[in-house]
Amino acid sequence: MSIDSLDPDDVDAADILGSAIERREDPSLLTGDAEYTDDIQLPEMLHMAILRSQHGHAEIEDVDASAAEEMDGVVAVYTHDDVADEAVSRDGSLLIPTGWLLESLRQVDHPVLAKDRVRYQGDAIAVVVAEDRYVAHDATNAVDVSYDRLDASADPAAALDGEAGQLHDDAEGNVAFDWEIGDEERTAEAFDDAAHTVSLELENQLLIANAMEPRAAVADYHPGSDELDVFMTSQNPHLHRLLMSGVIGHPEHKLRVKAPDVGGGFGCKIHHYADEALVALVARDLERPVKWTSRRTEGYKTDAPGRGHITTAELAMDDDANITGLRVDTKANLGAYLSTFAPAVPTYLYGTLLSGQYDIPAIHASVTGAYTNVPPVDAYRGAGRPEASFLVERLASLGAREAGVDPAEFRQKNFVPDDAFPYQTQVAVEYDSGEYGKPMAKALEAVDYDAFRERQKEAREEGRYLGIGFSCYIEACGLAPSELAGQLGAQAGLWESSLVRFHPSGTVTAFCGTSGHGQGHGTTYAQIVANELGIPYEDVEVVEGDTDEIPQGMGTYGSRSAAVGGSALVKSSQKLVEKAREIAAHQLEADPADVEFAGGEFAVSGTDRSLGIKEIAQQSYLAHDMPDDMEPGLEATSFYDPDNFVFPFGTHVAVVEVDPESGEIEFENYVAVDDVGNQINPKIVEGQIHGGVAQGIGQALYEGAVYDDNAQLLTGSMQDYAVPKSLHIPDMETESTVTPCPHNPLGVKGVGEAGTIAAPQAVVNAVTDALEPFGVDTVEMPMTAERVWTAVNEQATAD
Ligand code: MCN
Repeated sequence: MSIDSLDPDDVDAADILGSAIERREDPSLLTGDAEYTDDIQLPEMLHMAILRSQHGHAEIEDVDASAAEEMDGVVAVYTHDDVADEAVSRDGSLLIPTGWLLESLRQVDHPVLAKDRVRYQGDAIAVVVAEDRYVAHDATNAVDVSYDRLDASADPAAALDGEAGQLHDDAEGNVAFDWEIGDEERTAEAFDDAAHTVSLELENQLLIANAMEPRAAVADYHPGSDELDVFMTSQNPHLHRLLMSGVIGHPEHKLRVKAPDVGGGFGCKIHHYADEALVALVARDLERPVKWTSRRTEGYKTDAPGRGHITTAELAMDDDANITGLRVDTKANLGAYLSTFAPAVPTYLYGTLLSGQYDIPAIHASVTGAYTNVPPVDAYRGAGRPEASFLVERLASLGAREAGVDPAEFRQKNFVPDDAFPYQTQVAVEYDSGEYGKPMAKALEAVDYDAFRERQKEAREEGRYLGIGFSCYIEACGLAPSELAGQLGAQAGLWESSLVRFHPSGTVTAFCGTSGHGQGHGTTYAQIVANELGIPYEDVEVVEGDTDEIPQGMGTYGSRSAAVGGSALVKSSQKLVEKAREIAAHQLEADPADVEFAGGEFAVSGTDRSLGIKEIAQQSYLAHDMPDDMEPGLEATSFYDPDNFVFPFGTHVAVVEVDPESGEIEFENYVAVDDVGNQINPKIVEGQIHGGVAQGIGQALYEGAVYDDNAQLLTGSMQDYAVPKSLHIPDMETESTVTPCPHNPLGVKGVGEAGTIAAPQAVVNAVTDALEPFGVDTVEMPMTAERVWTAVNEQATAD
């Protein structure tokens, strides 16, 4: 089923919230009217290029920039010593959580330009600023660097086992941290008493985000006022302002960070990088605007990759196939230095989701973070939660096979029961609401499960191998209570701020501290505010992504915008309505308690006297007849700090046919049933699921960053890194169930990452189901034809 989008003019104002109206941002994006960072042209603008390490790990013996400095058109060359006094550290480690259970974190020095050592291919060594972009890039080739190569490794297990070089003096054995969660003793007992156990060794491979628009920044310094404007590809301009202000030593209130149109982020534009900070620093130093745009190959080497886990996991069951214990040991790749959220991803965003949709009485997980010679690793769509969901759902399928129970039935019997919510897991989080059986029931119906098993049997007799794979995922998103961020030791809150301003003419501007970059906030936020104020949707304009327009904000990541930003907009709208109610009551000579508000009208109950909110807005600016002591104007600001995360969930089912002769996999069907609470815009929700599933299928079948033994990236271009094309993605059936979030005013849960979290294990489980007759129970991702063929043939040889 695909949802048809509606013209907003055809939707009654009362139904605007929850309608599948078409995205208002698409015409400008599709007609080339959008303005991306690289489109910005400023008078006298210079161009910056970055000289990056060729090696995965090396001492720098010498950097000679003299030839580059003499080239025509080169304005300046900077190396470590030129910026060391001004730029303290490139990672903006302000936000790195060092609290709860992460006391063991070993932070390491991270200079803006490498000092005497480079630790990954792409580590920045020098920047060249020139009148022309091409001259700047040519001049980086004229900077002469002498290296002394060191042992390198991209593999966290090798780095921890001492098979690679030591990266940092302050992190012995390349250990960044040791972390654990759950009850080790109780879990050991569960395994001692188990009737069945299964174990799984897996690699959740390193992925590169591949946003359509590479990272870019333009900085413009105004010496008279000391104001520094930075336009950049950012998912969270306010956090970038905070971190950049610390890193380059510029007062926060004189730093403006604006995200123009941003062509996707998928996590990689959350973090603070040296590159954008260097643009700002150089513009300030030279007192001329400076632009830097990453080349695609540069992005492959420097955009923070995600995932990168090596895990051993075990599941314990009783003789009735009830899950009794889960034990996990993970080595997480953190890359060469700590990125902004790096330690939080394989710990708080991973370990806390290991209960999945199941009532598991004993869980224990340990995670060791490893420094390796790849770029700093951080969040990639899903961030920690796909890794958790993948291993839980792979174990659920293996557990069912071991216990001799159908995989759908195994899941159903182990679900957290509907009456157990709010449900306290054994791994710290409390699920807000859920009805896990419902999406599963819809998915089974959509694939006609019983009939499928019959077809599968018949097909096997004909030498054809069909398989079905389930993924019953859970996600924690809507990041989230500031108190919790504090307990984790983060130096930032996790609220969201908003401002709703009625103009005298009757239109409204809604400002929010989030920063959409493809998610359609201009549409959905306008739906929320129009609904609250009872005014036409077209009359609401949405502004985000600019620290000058909205003073504070926390940005867009962790599928938080609808749940946290949307709720902040509800709060501001409601405050505004309360002020308007008092003005209306005053002008209608009634008690505010007797004035009802509905459909944009304030009416005195039991009478025919009323005033529209637009008229009140106009009156509030005229201020001729206001209640005593009331200020003129009609706008309201609020900060919303949620009580908990939100916990979307669902069941995805992949149906595939595998050719054991060639190892090729073909989709027969893909069904996604998601519960994201109330939906603001079902068409946008569907689009988010489609995009997310495509990325999840990318991980299952095609994608992965591959490094050689010297930590040289072998997949450094679009020819080598296999992003799926549209022809690789099956038609999907998307359905939903609705279990509202009980603790935010919209009842919404996030959707931005759900598809990516759900899809990989649905596909892997489908392939291993198809290959059951061959005794294959696991194939590593990406499941290339070669890997599938090898799994079949290795098993055949073993037999
Ligand atoms: N929405 C809705 N009803 C709900 C939940 C959400 O209508 N119950 C709408 C929201 O109003 C919003 C969209 O769906 O328009 C996504 O909302 P939400 O789940 O809150 O996620 P965010 O807006 O915070 O987006 C972040 C999320 C993340 S973490 C990644 S990564 C990601 C993603 O969104 N990167 C994307 N989706 C992406 N989509 C595009 N096009 N490009 C990216 O880089």
